[in-house]
Amino acid sequence: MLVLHQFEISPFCDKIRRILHVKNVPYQVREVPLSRALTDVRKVNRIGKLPALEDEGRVIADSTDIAHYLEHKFPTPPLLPADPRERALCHVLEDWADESLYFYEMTLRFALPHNRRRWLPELTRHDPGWFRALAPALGGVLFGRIVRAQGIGRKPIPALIADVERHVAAVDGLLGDGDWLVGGALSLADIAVFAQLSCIRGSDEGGPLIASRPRVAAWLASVDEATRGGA
Ligand SMILES: N[C@@H](CCC(=O)N[C@@H](CS)C(=O)NCC(=O)O)C(=O)O
Repeated sequence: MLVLHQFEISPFCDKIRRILHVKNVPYQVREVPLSRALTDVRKVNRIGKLPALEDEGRVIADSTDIAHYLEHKFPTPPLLPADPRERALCHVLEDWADESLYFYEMTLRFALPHNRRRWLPELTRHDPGWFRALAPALGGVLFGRIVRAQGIGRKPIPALIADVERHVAAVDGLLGDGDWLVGGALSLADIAVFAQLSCIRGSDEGGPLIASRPRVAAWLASVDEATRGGA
């Protein structure tokens, strides 16, 4: 059986769980506690990030590579559009979600102290007490460093929120009168953007922003409905 090595609340791991559910593929989860990330993740894959998918001894890392692997191995229902232009747009949106929206969700949930107080206990839910006790002191330093190095973390908060507002407006515009981001069916683009936006929605700033866009909120509910697992 496939084994998904994950951090439960990682948007990338959510993305892969949802793909597996859509394709109705059974899998086991191996949760890596954050306190073991430095030692255990590199044993699973050399990139040192999760998710990683293990299939009979073969390990695939990176959610995009995993998505393509799963598409090849379990083609039904397809999540990559057949039409070349739609497929290209799907790729661009997935990459935007993974490489841009991700840093907004990380900044909002983990660099802003009021959101971090809520999300750090979730992030360290699988860790021992001593690590959970250290997390509040370490979390701000660690995530602050990452998002400042990336650049988004150097923006003043109003500018950060204006960026997120533009991103959510872009999703609204892309949806237009349609149900899905690309073409007429659920695709990898919907799942990838959903995974990041639902984390953004989990911040004090992102929640109201998304609620003010009924079309985006309705689309999030539809993607959730179409991709949620039974468990
Ligand atoms: N491009 C990767 C990103 C995965 C990623 O950044 N995962 C984070 C958790 S959300 C991680 O493992 N971080 C640990 C690290 O960077 O050391 C993907 O699509 O899978």
